Amino acid sequence: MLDALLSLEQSALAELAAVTGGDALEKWRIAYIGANGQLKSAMAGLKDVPKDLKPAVGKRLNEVKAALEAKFEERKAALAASGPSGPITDITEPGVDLGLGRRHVLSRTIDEITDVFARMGFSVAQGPELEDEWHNFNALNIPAGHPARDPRDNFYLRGAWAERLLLRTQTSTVQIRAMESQKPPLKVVATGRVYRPDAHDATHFSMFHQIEGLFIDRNVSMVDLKTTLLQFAKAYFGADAEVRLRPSFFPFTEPSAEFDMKMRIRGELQWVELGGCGMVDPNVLNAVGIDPEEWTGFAFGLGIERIAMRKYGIADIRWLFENDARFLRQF
Ligand code: FA5
Repeated sequence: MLDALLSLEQSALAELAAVTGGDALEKWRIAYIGANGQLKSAMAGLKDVPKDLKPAVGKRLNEVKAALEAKFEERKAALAASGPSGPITDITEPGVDLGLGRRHVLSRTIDEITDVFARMGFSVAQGPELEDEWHNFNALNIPAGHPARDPRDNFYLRGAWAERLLLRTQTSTVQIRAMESQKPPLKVVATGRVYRPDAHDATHFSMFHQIEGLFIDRNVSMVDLKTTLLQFAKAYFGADAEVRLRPSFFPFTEPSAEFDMKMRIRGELQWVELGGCGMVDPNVLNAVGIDPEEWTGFAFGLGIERIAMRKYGIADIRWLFENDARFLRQF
């Protein structure tokens, strides 16, 4: 028994000396000094030792137990001091780049073009996206029964309101709100979202942004309108920008025109429609209590996505709304 205890002690100490990590140390503890370890079984064997040898064997058992426990604590302390047992973090390594956020290219375009008009003396006006029929239609000379009110061309809200509400289809609603709240002369631009049930393709989306401009004063003419749009085009797209007004029709302007800009598309100079414009119709001025005999004015409404696409060479409007960081990161 005494020999067996000696070899148990020797092999336990030899194994303990070879332990290099926390897991192996725990395995060693369970194997030798744990509740079901070899030392425990040796102690259980004490009952079979002849009576006269029991004191010596018992003493030896206690010595081995104390020695193994002491060596175990020593080894544990040595391993703890030699470094962490978990994954090692090298704090001198460069960190993981989380990527800096940036403004969306449309927000940037809105700021840039608003800034150009601000330099021409326009102040900024705002209006709600959820509108009533007065601001989206009646006051803009679009009477009841007009085809522009067709539910297939507008997002009406269901509900029991005295007046039907809809998501505005154009920022021209803000012209009306500006003229209702301010006396002429006035010179404002308004940017914001508009909504139309248009099918999505490379140049159309069902939610897009417009910038509306309105200038009301004495003796305002088409020349002022064309000059303003030309100045905007040159300031934003470069001194060689060319603009063209094409006769058109809008119920709230007379005469009305489409505003085109000449741009280089895939190497070729082409005319591209950016928006509509015209002289504010006297019926619109009457609707907001401005005397058309005394005041005249012009208005324009341009598609901001189309401007951003031209400015930044974006071929498909849908990319602006897909939130693909690889696309957005370019601007
Ligand atoms: C209007 O919305 C008029 N309110 C513009 C106006 C204002 C005329 C003031 C006179 C006076 P129009 O429907 O053509 O006009 O739209 C203007 C511009 O919005 C278009 O030229 C185009 O650039 C943009 N646009 C129109 N529909 C979409 C669409 N589905 N997706 C993206 N851009 C669009």
